[in-house]
Amino acid sequence: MNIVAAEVIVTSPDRNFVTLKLTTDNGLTGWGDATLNGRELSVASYLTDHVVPLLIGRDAHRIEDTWQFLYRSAYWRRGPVTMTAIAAVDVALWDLKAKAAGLPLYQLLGGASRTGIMAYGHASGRDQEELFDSIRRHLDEGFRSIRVQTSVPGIDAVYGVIAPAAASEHYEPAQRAPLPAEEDWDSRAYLRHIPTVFEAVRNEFGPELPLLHDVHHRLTPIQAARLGKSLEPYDLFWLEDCTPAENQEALRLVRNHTVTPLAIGEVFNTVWDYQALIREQLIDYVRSAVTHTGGITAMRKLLDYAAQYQIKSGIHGPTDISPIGMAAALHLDLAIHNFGIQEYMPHGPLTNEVFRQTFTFQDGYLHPGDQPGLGVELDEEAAARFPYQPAYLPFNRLKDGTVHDW
Ligand code: CS2
Ligand code: MG
Repeated sequence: MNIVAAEVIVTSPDRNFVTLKLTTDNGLTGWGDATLNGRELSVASYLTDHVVPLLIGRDAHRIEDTWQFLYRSAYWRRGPVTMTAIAAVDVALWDLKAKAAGLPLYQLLGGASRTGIMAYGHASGRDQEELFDSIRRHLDEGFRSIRVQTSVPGIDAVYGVIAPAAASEHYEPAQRAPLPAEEDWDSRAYLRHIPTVFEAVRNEFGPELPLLHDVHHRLTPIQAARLGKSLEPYDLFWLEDCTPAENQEALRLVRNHTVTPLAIGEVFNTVWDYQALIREQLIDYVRSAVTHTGGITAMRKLLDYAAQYQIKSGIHGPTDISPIGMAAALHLDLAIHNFGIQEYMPHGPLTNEVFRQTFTFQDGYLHPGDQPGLGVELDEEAAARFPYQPAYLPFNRLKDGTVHDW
C-alpha cells in the first residue's frame, strides 16, 4: 500500500481547519488533522513544502518508521508546528491501515477497554445566573461532567467566558479575531472570587457532579498552590494548567501544598515536556492533544508511560481540534487502560457539513463508531466553499499594561 498523493486542505467552516489527505495505490484515502489554532498556515506550509515530497512512494503501512523518519531527519526536533505536522501524517496513516484492515481504528490499538468515553462539557457564565443556566443546559444535553468558567468582578474579559449569543458564532471559549483581542487579568481578584463560585455551584448542584476548572496558565506557583488548597472543599475532578506549563518544577511546589488533582499539557508536544511531571507524579491527568503531540503513535507511548504512575488521560478536545483529530482521540480513549476523561465541545453546523462523522454522544458518553478507519470523511466540495480566514487567539495585559500569560 504505497502513497501516491498527499494534499493539504485548508477550510474555514465556523473556524479554520487544516487537513492532510493521503491517497494510496489501492485506492484508499487517509485523513489527518493538522490544525494549530492561530498559526494554521505554518503547519500547512511545513506539510506542503517539506513533508509531502517525502511521502510520495512510501509504504503507508510503515507507521513507526515514517514517524521516526520525519522526527529524526528534520534534525530540528519538537515544537508545535513540527509535532502537529507529524501528527497529521501519523493519524492519516492509522486511518489508512484501519481502512485496509476493514476495522475501526480502536481495534488495531488493542480493542475496546470500555463501552463509552466519559466526556466533559464547557459551562460558563458572566454571572451566577448565566453560569447555572449553562450548567443546566449541559446537563440537559447529557453531559455528566462539567467544566466551570466564570467572569470575575474587576476583570473585563476572562478566558472561557463568552456571552451566550457570541458562543454560538465562535464555537470556542476564546474570542478569535482578525488581530489578537486584548483581554485583562488580575490574579488577586481571580483568587478571591473562584472559591465562592465553586461553593455556589456545589450548593446548587450537589456533591456528586464532577466539576473541572481551567486556569489557563495564569498563576505563579504559590498562587496556584493557594487556589488548589482553597478549592479542596469543592472536590474538583481537576484543576487545569494552573501555572505556565513550560516550567515543570513549578508543579512540585503546587503539589506540595494541595490534594486538588492537577491536569496539564495542552500546549505540550512531546513526552519530554512531561518527563519530570510523570516520573515525580506531579500531575494526575495528561492534557495533550493527539494532533499536537505527534499523533496516535506518540500519544500511545506517552500515555503508557503515564500509566506506570497511575496518571490518566484527559485528551484535549476543544473545537480547534477538527472532527478528524477528535476521532483519533476517541479511538485511543476507547482502547487505552488509563483513560480518565475526554474534553468535548461540539462543533458548529458548518463544520459538520464539511467533516462527515460517525461518532456518537449519548448520556454523557462518546463512542467513535464502527466504520473502518477513523470514521470521518472530509467532503472536499463543501470544504472549498469556506476559504481560510485570518484569526488570532486573544492575549492578556495586567492593569498597568504588562503583557501576561493568556
Ligand atoms: C482550552 C482551549 O480546551 C481547553 O482547555 O484551554 O480552549 C484552548 O484555549 C484552545 O485550544 C487554544 O487554541
Ligand atoms: Mg485548557
